[in-house]
Amino acid sequence: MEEIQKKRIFSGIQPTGVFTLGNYIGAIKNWNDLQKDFDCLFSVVDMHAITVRQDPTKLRQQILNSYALLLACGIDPDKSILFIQSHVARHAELSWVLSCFTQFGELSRMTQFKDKSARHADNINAGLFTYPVLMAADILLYQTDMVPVGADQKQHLELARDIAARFNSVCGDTFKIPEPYIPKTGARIMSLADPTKKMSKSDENPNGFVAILDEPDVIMRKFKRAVTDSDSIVRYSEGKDGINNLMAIYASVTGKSFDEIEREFDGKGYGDFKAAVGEAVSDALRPIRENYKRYSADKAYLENCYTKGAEMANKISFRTLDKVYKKCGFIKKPF
Ligand code: ATP
Ligand code: LTN
Repeated sequence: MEEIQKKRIFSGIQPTGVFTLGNYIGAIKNWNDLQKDFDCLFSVVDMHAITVRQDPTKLRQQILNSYALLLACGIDPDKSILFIQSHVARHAELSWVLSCFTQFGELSRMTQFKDKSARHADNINAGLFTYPVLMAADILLYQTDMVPVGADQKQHLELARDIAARFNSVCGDTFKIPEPYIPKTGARIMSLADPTKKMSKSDENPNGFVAILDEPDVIMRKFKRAVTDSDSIVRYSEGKDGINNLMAIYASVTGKSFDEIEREFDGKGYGDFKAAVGEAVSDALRPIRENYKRYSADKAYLENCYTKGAEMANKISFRTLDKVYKKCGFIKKPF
């Protein structure tokens, strides 16, 4: 019987802190679902994290914690290749080649660069500027079909597609052009303290985000304090950013539609709704918190998993890079 080749998925997350509910709903939850039907690679993208200044001791710990968190969220190392980016040297090698196929003007338009350079005005380094090229290399190195990400990464993904198409047209067909996979609900979870701002793990106000390891009482408190409007009807509508955000969160963790939610809270106020969202989020995160305790304590298991992940990713990565070097006109490596 003819073997059907599964489509390939690649995605990454930065080890810049404990993942938020936004990371979970916008990205990781979907990674988890997709690993059944696709050939998946997921990476803790540590090289991306150093575009802003990091303390090396803390970063080392955060990389391991992030790896353990992904396992705790259900990423299964027997189904997916789960690895640490800096363990596969070809990401950086391909990034250099691709940077020669990326225009200064294109990078200048990236909104994440504009945001981050405003927030880190004392360290606007070249890596922060060329970061989307490394992201393109991550994706293109594995001939990826689909990239599950939150809405904030759409622009970077479009750039990756443009770079791939440009290389293909200049040097001949080399890269698969990847498609974004952005969830319909929950692609952009907003801050609980300011629902016009994206929920982010590097927010200095801890009331803005729910970390996936927050204890139930903390989660409940954050939802009860969540900023909403002065209305009291639970309905999804233009201008009600706070309620729309809570509805997206509730819909994502319970699987209920907006219509069902509106019916469920018909005649009830925001107080009841916020408590229900807090409860549902707590329930959804409970197994993750429990699994995390187990995984993060087992250093030998973590090392075993990331070693296996690096070996498998390495094996795939050389095929694309060899092809790219040949197309560039480089001489075949002697060893
Ligand atoms: P940082 O705050 O350090 O910039 P971040 O919280 O934005 O980080 P990333 O590591 O950059 O997180 O993103 C990992 C994944 O999570 C990406 O696919 C991104 O699109 C998704 N994501 C991040 N924040 C949100 C959010 N608020 N809503 C939905 N998806 C999100
Ligand atoms: N840029 C992403 C993280 C990231 C990524 C990737 C996502 C790095 N490489 C490859 C998808 C595919 C971010 O900042 N959220």
